[in-house]
Amino acid sequence: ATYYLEPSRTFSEFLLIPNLTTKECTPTNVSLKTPLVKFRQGEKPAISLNIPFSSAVMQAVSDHGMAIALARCGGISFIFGSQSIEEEAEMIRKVKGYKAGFVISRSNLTPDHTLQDVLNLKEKTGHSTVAITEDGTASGRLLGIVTSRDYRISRDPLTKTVREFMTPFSAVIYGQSGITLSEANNLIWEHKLNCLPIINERQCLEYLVFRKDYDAHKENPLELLDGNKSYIVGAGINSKDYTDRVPALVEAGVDVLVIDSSDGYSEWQRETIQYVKANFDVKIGAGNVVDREGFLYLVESGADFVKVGIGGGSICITREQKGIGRGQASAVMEVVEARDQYFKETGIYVPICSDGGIVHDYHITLALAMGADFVMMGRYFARFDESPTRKLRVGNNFVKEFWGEGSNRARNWQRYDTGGKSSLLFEEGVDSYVPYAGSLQENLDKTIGKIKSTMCNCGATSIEELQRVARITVVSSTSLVEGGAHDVILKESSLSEE
Ligand code: MZP
Repeated sequence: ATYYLEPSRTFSEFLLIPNLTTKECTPTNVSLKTPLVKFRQGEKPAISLNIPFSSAVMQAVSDHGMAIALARCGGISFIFGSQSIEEEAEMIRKVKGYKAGFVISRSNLTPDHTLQDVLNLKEKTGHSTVAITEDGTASGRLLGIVTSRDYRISRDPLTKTVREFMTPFSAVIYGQSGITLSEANNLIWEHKLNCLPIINERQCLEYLVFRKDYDAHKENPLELLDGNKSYIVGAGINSKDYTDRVPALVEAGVDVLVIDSSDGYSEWQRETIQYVKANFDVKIGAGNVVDREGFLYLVESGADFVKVGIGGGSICITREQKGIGRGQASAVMEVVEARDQYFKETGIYVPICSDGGIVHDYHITLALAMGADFVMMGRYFARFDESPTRKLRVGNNFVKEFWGEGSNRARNWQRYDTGGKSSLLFEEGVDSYVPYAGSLQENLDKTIGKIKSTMCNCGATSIEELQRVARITVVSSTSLVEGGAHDVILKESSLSEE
């Protein structure tokens, strides 16, 4: 046997040491843009993310609803593959068929535009959501919303406003309601509305505030409406039925695939990657691996990104059941080293996804600082309204259901198969609850705020810079105690806030 005598470590065993924070290094100047797929030095990746977040390939996490919500925030979901090919393809179609709205400011439009113009544009482009704010930005006060589709809403004060202003065109004007666009977006999302153009009392177009791409198109907002953009979406596949599954997913419009396996260092994965590369023009990630050898094997097989992590998932009992795995931080560090070496030798940069084991928000910053390009999370996303599972009341708390792909509930035997069998022989995951945490956007905003703030502490305004300048220290178990509130008697309020 070969021995690795250094203990393998988890994120909780590390802390970041601040660098000089320059005046330019402010959270608003921080970009979290990150590559999703491999690219040559000097070129741009074919797909990148605006935030380094992906949601796990799990039944309890990533369906079309989560995919739309996360893509809207700049990340990506990988729709779970442990369902029939038809069902998975249908979820992809739902995401790709969902057209986001855009932002256009009042000053770019003339009062002569009528509601019918808006409806015609909407019809032509298939776009769905339009709203109006005072200054034409997403954070501005909302002046109006119009929908071309009949819809029924029955709750809360917002809803009342919507009803009051319903017009014969099923149009809505918010007038003086004073709500923000993000509240409106929540409303649109909650009620699964399709289109909200905005008009004034004379049925003329007053503002159009679409959600995305305002800055890129403010010079010519109407041009924005010739585009046919859709949200990007990924999908999990396995190394068993890929000759049937991949064509159906590609046909449905999937942007990127990932081979979902608890142990990706296998000839099964190489065959799957090679089949996809030979037959389709679609990106494909592979994994999971935890070391240099596994990484190089998948990259040499053609993988567009590599997923790292075995046994660190919150619902995972693989390490207990089989005794395989590696502390997530150690796994990421070794794979990153191999990736950087590979980049030096070939000029090809292969993004790394740190998958599983993120417990605190700062773990994400650590994973990025250690060289991961994005993270994949299950538990984190399972807690939100947008995850596909039931919200239940247990005692005095609300929880959401969350189960592993290796649990008897998911029965995703393909993910754990090492050849030959077609059933789950023993469980590698548990069925559990996670505390309900509200909406994805609200939580993501907080997490992103923390990451950006920490990056400023480290003197970095991009992920690439963070990876270069980060200084990371191992912490002893006693200094971990020092990191929390200690040697004080906590007041009731701070106890309950925790
Ligand atoms: P976490 O973010 O919940 O800690 O971990 C999510 C990751 O755990 C998934 O992306 C996947 O790699 C892994 N996973 C999913 N199901 C199981 C299981 O049943 C599992 N063992 O380990």
